[in-house]
Amino acid sequence: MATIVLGAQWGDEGKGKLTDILCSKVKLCARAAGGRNAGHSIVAENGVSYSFHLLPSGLVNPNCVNLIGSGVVFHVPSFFSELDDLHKKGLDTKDRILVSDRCQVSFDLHAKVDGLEEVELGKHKIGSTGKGIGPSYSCKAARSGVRVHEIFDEPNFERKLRLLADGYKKRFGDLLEYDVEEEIARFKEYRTTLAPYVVDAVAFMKAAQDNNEKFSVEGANALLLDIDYGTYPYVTSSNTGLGGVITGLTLNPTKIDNVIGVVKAYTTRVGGGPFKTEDLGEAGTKLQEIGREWGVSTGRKRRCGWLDLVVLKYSTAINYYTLLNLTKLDVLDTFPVIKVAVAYKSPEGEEIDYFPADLGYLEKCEVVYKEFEGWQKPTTHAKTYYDLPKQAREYVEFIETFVGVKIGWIGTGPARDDMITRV
Ligand code: 2SA
Ligand code: GDP
Ligand code: MG
Repeated sequence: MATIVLGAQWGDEGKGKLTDILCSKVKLCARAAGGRNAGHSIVAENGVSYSFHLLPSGLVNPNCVNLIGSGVVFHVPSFFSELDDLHKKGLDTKDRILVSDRCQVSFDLHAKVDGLEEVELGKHKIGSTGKGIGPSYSCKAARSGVRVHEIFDEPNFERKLRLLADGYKKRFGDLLEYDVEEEIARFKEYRTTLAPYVVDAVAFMKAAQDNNEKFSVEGANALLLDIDYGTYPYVTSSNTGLGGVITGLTLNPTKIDNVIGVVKAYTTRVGGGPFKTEDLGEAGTKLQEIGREWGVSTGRKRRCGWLDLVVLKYSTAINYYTLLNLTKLDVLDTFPVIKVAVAYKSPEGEEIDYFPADLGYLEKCEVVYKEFEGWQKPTTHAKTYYDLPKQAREYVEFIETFVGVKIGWIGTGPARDDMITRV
């Protein structure tokens, strides 16, 4: 039975922290999509911090086996360097990390191309993480990509990578500073070192689900970055929502226990694209500083603003959350007034409660805010829901009622213990 953790906004809501908490109760944790662009931070019981990118956060729990599912774009050097970092922190990952043989290989070549495509876009650039995610998924869709199982077929692998490099060379000429033979040479070693981790994830997932095993799925990125439902083209290149989880992991839909939407008590976004409730003034700076809003993978400053319930309702309409985890409530502790977007006013002057597909139209919409009195008291040491100040509970209950989904967990700090459970 699966518990699925998904980002409900533009990412960095705290998916890693909830996944880590849930993994104390399960034997398997799986990633379904995305790649090393994800950045999930965890502060474990012993106070040690971990940053996960390509690897699932379930690795912190010593009893949890972790699977990188078929929908992930897999960068082999990152896999080994992330494992090394975990080993240096004393984590034993032996026999606890597996990779689907159907994953697409994400090459250094893709990362170079990612950078060049961003330059081509100029002021319309996506603001990608530069990790090659877009080009990796483009190759997959164009059927020119290389899958993990193909790494072990040396002549075919080398032929395909040379062909890819040739194609990009034709497109970018000398701008592409890349030596295909160097990347090919590195795979000679990976052919041996990677082999023990590679599995047939279809058979693996079927066995786990037929045995009714409990497992967690760690979503990467978030719904508003979804290739189909996000603020296209300012999105990542995978299906980051529930649909991507089902295909990326061959999930049996009848075996889903819960779909948990993780939502920050305010909003952040990294990279370009629309963000209606962004606050470029004092409040945004304060959220950025108190919330420590810097990217885990690239160290970029995150744009900050108020919670947008139009976005959250839209996200819920696509992912069908059964529960929400409201995170970083503590970041609002010192604000005298807290604003929340409850509707948009269209260019025609009408209040709308849906999230438009057309970014030009969205830009012309104004935000309708509701204001809440701040609680101006620390929430971090609250152990139960009723330890929270009245105004904080009113905020929580307003969100819950507006969206129509119960808030099952409330994050009040980065540590594992800083989580109020209401389920
Ligand atoms: P990409 O690299 O092609 O996936 O970028 C496309 C857009 O998706 C956004 N994106 C992210 N947004 C928030 N967090 C992400 N992960 C890291 C983190 C980001 C970091 O957890 O902090 O370290 O900067 C992430 N990954 C992709 C990206 O900003 C583009 O808007
Ligand atoms: P993810 O990508 O959704 O896993 O989120 P990130 O790890 O990129 O960003 C969330 C950041 O907020 C991390 O540094 C977490 O340690 C931290 N965090 C998570 N939950 C809370 C919370 O409830 N309060 C505070 N103050 N920090 C939190
Ligand atoms: Mg993150």
